[in-house]
Amino acid sequence: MLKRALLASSVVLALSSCQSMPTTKADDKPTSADADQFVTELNAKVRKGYAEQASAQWLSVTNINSDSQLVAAKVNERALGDLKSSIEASTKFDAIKPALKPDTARTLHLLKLSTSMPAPKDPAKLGRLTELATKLEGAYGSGKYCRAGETGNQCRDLGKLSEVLAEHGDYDAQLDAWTGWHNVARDMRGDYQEFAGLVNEGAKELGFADAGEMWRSGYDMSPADFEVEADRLWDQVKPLYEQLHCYVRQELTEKYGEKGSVGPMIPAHLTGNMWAQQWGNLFDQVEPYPGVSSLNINAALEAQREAEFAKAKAEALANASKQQRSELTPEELVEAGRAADLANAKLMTRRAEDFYVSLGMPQLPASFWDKAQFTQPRDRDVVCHASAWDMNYQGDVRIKMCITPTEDELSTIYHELGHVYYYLAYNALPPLFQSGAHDGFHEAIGDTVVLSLTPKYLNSVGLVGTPVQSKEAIINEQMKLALDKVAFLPFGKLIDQWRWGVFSGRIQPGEYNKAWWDLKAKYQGVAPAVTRTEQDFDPGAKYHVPGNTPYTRYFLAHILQFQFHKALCDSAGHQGPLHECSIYGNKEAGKRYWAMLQKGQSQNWQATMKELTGTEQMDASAIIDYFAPLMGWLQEKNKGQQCGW
Ligand code: X8Z
Ligand code: ZN
Repeated sequence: MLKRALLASSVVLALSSCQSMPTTKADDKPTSADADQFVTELNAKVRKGYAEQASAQWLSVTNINSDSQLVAAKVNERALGDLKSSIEASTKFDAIKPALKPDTARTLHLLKLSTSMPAPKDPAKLGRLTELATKLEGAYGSGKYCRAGETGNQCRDLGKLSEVLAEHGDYDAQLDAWTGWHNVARDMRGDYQEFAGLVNEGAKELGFADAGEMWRSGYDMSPADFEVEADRLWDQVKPLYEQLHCYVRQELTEKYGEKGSVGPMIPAHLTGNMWAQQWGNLFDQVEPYPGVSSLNINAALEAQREAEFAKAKAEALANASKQQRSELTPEELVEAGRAADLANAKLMTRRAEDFYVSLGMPQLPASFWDKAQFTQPRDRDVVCHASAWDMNYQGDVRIKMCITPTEDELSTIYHELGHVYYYLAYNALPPLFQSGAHDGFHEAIGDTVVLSLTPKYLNSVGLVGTPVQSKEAIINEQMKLALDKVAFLPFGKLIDQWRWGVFSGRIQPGEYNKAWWDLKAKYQGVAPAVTRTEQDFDPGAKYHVPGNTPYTRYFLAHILQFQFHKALCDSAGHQGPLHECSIYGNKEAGKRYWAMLQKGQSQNWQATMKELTGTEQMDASAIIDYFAPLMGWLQEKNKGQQCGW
């Protein structure tokens, strides 16, 4: 988060209140020059206050305890209050809007949208809001599932429970892990309800109908047009998702019998993922042509970790032998394991950095390697949900992750470094322009790079064996990617359908959970295998709800990344099908990408989009074209099936 407006619920611009803003005499009409000066001072204030806020937030999520939470909530409270004052002060320029310079007008517009957590003016309510925000994120981060009689370390966190879901096979163990985690969120219901009410109040004070409308206002078009646009994109990709759903449901029923589906829907706990958002972990189970090619990089990552473990043990043994011991104590062994986890996590991150550097982007600064959180600390609770941070607008960039040697995590590192390189590229801009062209752009940068991790590239860095070239191999590859990228689309869309409904009042607290599962059914065709009631608060089991991070950005990113990939492959001179393209090492593509990143949000996203892709529109035809071979295969395979739900 702070990751500036990224995962940034709590992102906040530190603006100190209006007392030191440029003043105009009460009866004087402000001039355009006054507005320019206001914006200059505003940017200076944001810059000045930023690092302290970033540090407070960083501490609160990398060491969750009552002290770090108190400080984060208080810093946030001050920052949101200051932001409110600045927005109020800026309204004096409303009357002369047509006379303002474009950059000044854009800055004032962006100022109003610079947080996803607008606060009410009432100081008591503001304080309560930041307290709840910190509490909800902390509850998610420290959430554990304890079975009867389990305490302390026996209880499992999200990471452990997710492992159970990823290692498919045991229906009951999976259902237990799924239910256990979802029940952690029950306690969040009351807090979330109160939180949503306060955020809404803040949004209304700014002139929006509700917080949902405010979130939809960040796309250089009217919020109503944006809603239509998002629906249009979903309609474009829905047929592809329906075919994938049909095939996977069939495979699950073959494996689990009648438990493999819930009516026409896929059981929520059987997709290899806690939220059924990415199904890549099912690949082994649903591989179209088993054994044709080895696409599994988990084995190579695990072997790399083992090698680090061997090194760490050898070092520890060398030390022990100085004390005349020939064996390691259990503590030393645990310590060596931790050292190996960290060393391996850094190697994985180096691998990702190397890709960006191959495009001509800079190496990450030394401080990144010192200050990032790569692995899960064992002595304290942290928010493991991955995030990328700009701590000071001048090069102190970090990621916060709990990296394990898996393919999912490797992709997430590339994703997070996409954010980090965006920060570095636009750091030269005034703070209020330092954000993605829109938030979907920010989420798409690293994912676009991941599309270049072709079997040929992965083989060149020793992560998979020699790639097989055949029609069957292509279908396997496409299936593997589609399980993550296509399966994600309805999920990416529905989260904010729920939140927009909550904010607008269309979804009332008494039906929070029912509305959630109605949307899961409508968009994903996914259903819980056990009864859920209004005792439950299943939306709270997904980070971005307690973390207050808008989610439509990820839906958009999953469309955009294919558009970006196509544009970059074109500039790299790639010939042939898009799925064969890797821009690794291509400086021309890198130069164009970097140029886009440097623009930040200094101009509307349509202009930035046009510079890279030649079009001003988001459009799903790139993802549809990309998966054309798989779509054909699925349609053939699903013939005679009753698809849909
Ligand atoms: O939250 C994230 C990133 C951090 S911005 C790890 N993602 C979404 C999620 O995990 O739900 C990336 C894909 C979707
Ligand atoms: Zn992200």
